[in-house]
Amino acid sequence: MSSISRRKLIATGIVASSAVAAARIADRQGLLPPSFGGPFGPGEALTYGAQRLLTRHSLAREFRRDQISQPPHANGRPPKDEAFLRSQAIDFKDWRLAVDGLVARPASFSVEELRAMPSRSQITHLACEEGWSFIAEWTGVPLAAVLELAGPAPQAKYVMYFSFQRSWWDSVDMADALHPQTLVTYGMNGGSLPVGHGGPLRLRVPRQLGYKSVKYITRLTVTDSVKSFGKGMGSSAAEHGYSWYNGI
Ligand SMILES: Nc1nc2c(c(=O)[nH]1)N[C@H]1C(S)=C(S)[C@@H](COP(=O)(O)O)O[C@H]1N2
Ligand SMILES: [Mo]
Repeated sequence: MSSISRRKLIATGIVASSAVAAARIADRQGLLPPSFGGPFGPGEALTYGAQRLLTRHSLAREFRRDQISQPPHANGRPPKDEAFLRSQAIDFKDWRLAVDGLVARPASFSVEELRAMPSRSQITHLACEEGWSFIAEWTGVPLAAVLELAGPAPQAKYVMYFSFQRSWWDSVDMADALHPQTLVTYGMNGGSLPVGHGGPLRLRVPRQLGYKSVKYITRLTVTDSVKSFGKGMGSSAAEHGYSWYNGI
């Protein structure tokens, strides 16, 4: 733990000394989330640390096909920008997903190239922090496979992901990035991923709340620190008061 966040912890005076000790241990084990210094820092650190110790390898629940929600719940509106509509008009043939940062081989993939890679389909639950949720089948390439092609450096700690919607970006640690259920999705319920649900490409992170599943992704950046992105909290959602880590 840095001396600044430690001082903040003590200064708040609301944290029991056991939490401070737990945070110190968590930090040593690499179990502190990047938003640790924020208002929910200590509580979030305990949630994240506990999840990472207990469930690093566990799978999000997968459902049966007859449990798929009809219709699925699409939240928000697709981009109306001319550049997006132009790409949509040609079936997103010019859409690219760039992979850069701490990688041996920076790369960029079209949707077609991603579709040609070994795919995985899974029926999982997407839950919004606002209380609604739905179950859908998601099809895509494991993020681990996309990263593998670029060759992440050994010091990689996080994967940042950025949306065409510039106000939406987020990150996951390597445990979630390499998790077999974390997918770069291009399909939903047997068809292409509808634009309302993030088509042409969306990162599905089924072990966290819905807002971590960012739609319209265009870029992945492998990094050892989230500090140089935005306000350094690892996520646009975190900058609006949501937790960076939201394990379910
Ligand atoms: N680019 C982008 N990604 C996004 C959002 C958004 O508005 N823009 N909304 C998030 C939130 S808050 C939720 S709950 C889910 C909703 O997914 P759905 O539209 O497939 O229901 O997408 C997440 N990803
Ligand atoms: Mo949400």
